[in-house]
Amino acid sequence: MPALVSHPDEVRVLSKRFGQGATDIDKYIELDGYKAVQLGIANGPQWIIDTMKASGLRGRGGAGFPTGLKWSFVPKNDKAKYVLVNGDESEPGTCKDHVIFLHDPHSVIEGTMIAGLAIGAKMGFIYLRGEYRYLLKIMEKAVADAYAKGYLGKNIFGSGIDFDVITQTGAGAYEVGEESALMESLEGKRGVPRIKPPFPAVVGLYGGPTVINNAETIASAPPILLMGGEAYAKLGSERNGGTRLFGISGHVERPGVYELPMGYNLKKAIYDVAGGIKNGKKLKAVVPGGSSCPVLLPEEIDVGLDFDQMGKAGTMLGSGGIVVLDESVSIVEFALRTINFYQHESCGWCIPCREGTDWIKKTLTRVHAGGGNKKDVDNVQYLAENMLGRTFCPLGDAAAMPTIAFVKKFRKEFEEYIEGKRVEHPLIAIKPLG
Ligand code: L3W
Repeated sequence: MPALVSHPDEVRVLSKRFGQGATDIDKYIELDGYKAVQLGIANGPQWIIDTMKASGLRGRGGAGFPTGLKWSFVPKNDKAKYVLVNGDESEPGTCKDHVIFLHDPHSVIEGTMIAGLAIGAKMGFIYLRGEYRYLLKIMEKAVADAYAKGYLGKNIFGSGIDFDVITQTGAGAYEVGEESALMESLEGKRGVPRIKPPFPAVVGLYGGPTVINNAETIASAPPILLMGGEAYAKLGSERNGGTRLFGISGHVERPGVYELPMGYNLKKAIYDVAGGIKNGKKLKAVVPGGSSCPVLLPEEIDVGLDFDQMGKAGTMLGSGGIVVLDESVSIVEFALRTINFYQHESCGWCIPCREGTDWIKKTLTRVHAGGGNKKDVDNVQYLAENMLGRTFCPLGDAAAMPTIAFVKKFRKEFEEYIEGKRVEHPLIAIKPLG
C-alpha cells in the first residue's frame, strides 16, 4: 500500500478520511459519512443540482465539464436512468482515483447515490479499471456493508426511493476510460467509442439517460452538500471551485497524491509540496496533467493549476497527474514511450488514430535508434497535427497534443539524435510492443 503523504498547504476535503480506517462503514459514518445523502433526500433533486452548480465543481477526469450543468441536462422523463462512475483510471501519471477507492470507498458510493437522487436514477454502476481488481474487493465489501445497513436497496433512509449499486471491472483497455466506450464495455460489447451527440446525459447506458462522472468528481459530491456550494467554490479559483487530488510523480523528492486548492501554483506544488527536484538535479520539463497534456518548460511552470489558467499556458489540467522530468531525461525517449502507449491503446476504430499513432511510433523508434533522417521531425509534427480533431474520440488528440509539444519545444534534441550526436544507453532502448 503506497504511503500517504501530507503537506501544510493541503486542504483536506476529499482526503480528510484517508488513513482514518474509513473503509469500515462505522468509521465512515462516525466521520460524517452518509449524512450528505440524507440531506439530499430531505432537500430534493433541484436543491442538489443547484448546490452542485454553485460549487463550481468541474469534471476531474480531464475535460473539466461543469458537474451541476451535466446533471441538469438529464431529461425529466419516465425512462430508466443510470449513474456511471468512471474509475477506469488509466492515464499515465494519474493515480488519484486509486487512493479514493483505497481509503474512502464509501464516499464513492454516497456520491453515486447523490447523483442518482439528482437525476432520478435507481441504479448506479462503479466501474474500475481491470488492473484495479484488488481495489474491487474493497469496493465490493463497501457496497455489501451499505446494503447490510439498509443504506442501499429498497426505500433508502425511509425515503420511498430505491437505489442499487453494482461494481464492475474492465479488462485493461485505456480506451474504455472514454465515456461512450465505457458504456459499450459495461453493456458487454467491444470497448469502442460511440458517436456524440447524443451525449450520454440524453442517450446513455442501455439507451437511458446516464450521468457519467469520474470517481473523484462523484466523491466530491458528499462534502459539497455538507459544506454548501458557495463555501466549496471559495476554496478554489475563479470558475474552478474546490480542491483536487494531484498526483505528483517523477523526479521529485516527495512524490505522492496531494489535495490542493484549484488554482494552486504548479511551481510551488513541485518545489514546496513535493520537495523539489530529486538529488538536487535541474528541472527539464513537466507534463502537468497526465500524458495527454502538452509538456511545459521550466520557465512556463509559474502558473495556477486550474482548467482556465493551464489552458492559457498552452496546456491542460487534464487528470491532475503532474510528471516531473529532470535533466537526465531524454525527451526523444519520453516522446517515444508516450506514443508507444497511445499506439498500443488505440482501439483501432478510426483510421487517423490507428494509423497516425503507429506511423509516429515507427518514425520515433527510428529516430531514437539513431537511424532517423532530416525529414522525420517535420513528418512527426505533420502527422500529429493532422490527427488533431479528426479522430472519433479524444484518444487521437491525446496522442497528438503531447507529440506536437515535444517536437516543437525540444526540436534540437530530436535533431541531435538524427545527426548522431546522441549515443543511446542500451538499457533504455525501447522494445516494440505487441
Ligand atoms: C451533455 C452537452 N453533455 C459535453 C459532457 C460529455 C462528457 C463531458 C466532457 O474526454 C478528456 C480528453 C482526455 N450535453 C455536452 C455534454 N458533455 N457537452 O461533458 O466532454 P468532453 O467531450 O469534453 O470530454 P471527454 O470525452 O470526457 C476527456 C483528457 O480528458 N484526459 C483524460 C485523462 C484520463 C483520465 C483517467 O485516466 N482517469 O481521466 C486528460 O487530459 O484527453 O480530452 O461527459 O458527455 N452538450
